[in-house]
Amino acid sequence: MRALRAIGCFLDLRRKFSWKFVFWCSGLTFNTSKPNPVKGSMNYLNTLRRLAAELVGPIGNCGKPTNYFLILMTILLANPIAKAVTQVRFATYNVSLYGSSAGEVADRLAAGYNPQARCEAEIIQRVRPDVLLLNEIDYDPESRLAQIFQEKYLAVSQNVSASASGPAEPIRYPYRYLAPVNTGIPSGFDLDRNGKVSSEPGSREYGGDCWGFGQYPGQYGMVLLSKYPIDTESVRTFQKFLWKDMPGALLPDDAQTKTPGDWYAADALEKFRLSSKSHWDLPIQINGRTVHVLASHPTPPIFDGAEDRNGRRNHDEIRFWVDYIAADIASYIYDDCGTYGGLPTGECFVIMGDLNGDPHDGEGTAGISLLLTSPSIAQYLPPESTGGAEQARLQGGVNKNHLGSSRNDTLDGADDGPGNLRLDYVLPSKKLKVVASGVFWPDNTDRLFSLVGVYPFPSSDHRLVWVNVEVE
Ligand SMILES: [Ca+2]
Ligand SMILES: [Ca+2]
Ligand SMILES: [Ca+2]
Ligand SMILES: [Ca+2]
Repeated sequence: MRALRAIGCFLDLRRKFSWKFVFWCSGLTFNTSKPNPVKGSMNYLNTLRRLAAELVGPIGNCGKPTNYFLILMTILLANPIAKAVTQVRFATYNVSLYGSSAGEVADRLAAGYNPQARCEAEIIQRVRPDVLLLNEIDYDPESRLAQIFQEKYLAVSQNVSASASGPAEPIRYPYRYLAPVNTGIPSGFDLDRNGKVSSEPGSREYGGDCWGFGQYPGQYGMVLLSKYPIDTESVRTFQKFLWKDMPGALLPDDAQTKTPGDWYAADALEKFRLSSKSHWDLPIQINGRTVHVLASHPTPPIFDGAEDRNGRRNHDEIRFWVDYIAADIASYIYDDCGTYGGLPTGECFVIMGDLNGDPHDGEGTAGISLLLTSPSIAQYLPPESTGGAEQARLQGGVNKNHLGSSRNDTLDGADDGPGNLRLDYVLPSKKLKVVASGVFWPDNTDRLFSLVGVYPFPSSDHRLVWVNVEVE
């Protein structure tokens, strides 16, 4: 009977206890703006006394050091996972680090003095994300470029801006994920329908016939850097998911024929991958909780014809996530290991990446609008900057006709072309509380502006976007 009551107490403690009381019991102090954890904990102390009495008999005075030790051990055994609230900064940054052949960027950066990479490293060091997705960084199977960028740039204090606040602190990410992408992988089909199948890397024609546009394998790859462990065993990739297997896929049509959705030849469609790079579900372990980073870089909805093949693919690449986070419609999705289904209900996630869609301006507004209104996504004011607004004003051109707020822009595009757009996103699930966000785009009077500059850019045409969320 005594044992049963003790088990009951254990369960009660597991349900009620917080890590704060453990600290209180141990006499350690801790810094928090939350209410004093001691208040309201007296009931728990009484529960503990009862538990201790059940286990070792009446002890009367709970103030003895040995009894506190017993209490602490009881809590730690019963409640091994601390329930702390952790504020985590998620960020996405298209670093535009690509070349004209495989290995070229790594060679360019190898010595540690590449000006573009130094500016980008300083931006990252100034913003200091905890979890960072890099878009447009070459994939190589040995991770050579990612390693060079981390060791020769991020881990080295940068001060290209000569900021009044002094050099930026180095930043290290113990965890990294990268994997193959579809860019630059030849399809063997004449996908751009220019009358020939190009199989020699290094030209736009070659890129046009690849599963994702790229002039060599690995161009425009992705890397995730994290201060928190990545559960690599549970990672799901969707590099090979076929476009035709998405119900209601917006397959482009050849208007010259009566058959719908036939812009691509039937044998090409049998193998056509939806993802232009890849789609990744990367579970990150944050103090005992799992947050899934859903990473991708859909194709730009331009560089095509009336058939709108890239616009349609961009839409469906974004729609993939809309479906993936909706358990009732995700059953058609399969990953590269052949496992079906989407994100299990109740899981936390953050969708990140250059999604190549602005909800208001440019081409490709429909896909991103669908995602932004998904009921599973946290609704919060879009990340903004004053520098973006300033540049749209100064640069003029098509920006004057844009409907969306220039404070939310993340791309400094050609002002006689698409103009400045909101393309880069960090979209947490609604279970994660958003507490702050921003776009790194300083005013031009700020010394840090020299890191982003104007065309031709010292770093990237995209701006880093960050969001702080509470993970508890
Ligand atoms: Ca071709
Ligand atoms: Ca047709
Ligand atoms: Ca511009
Ligand atoms: Ca704009």
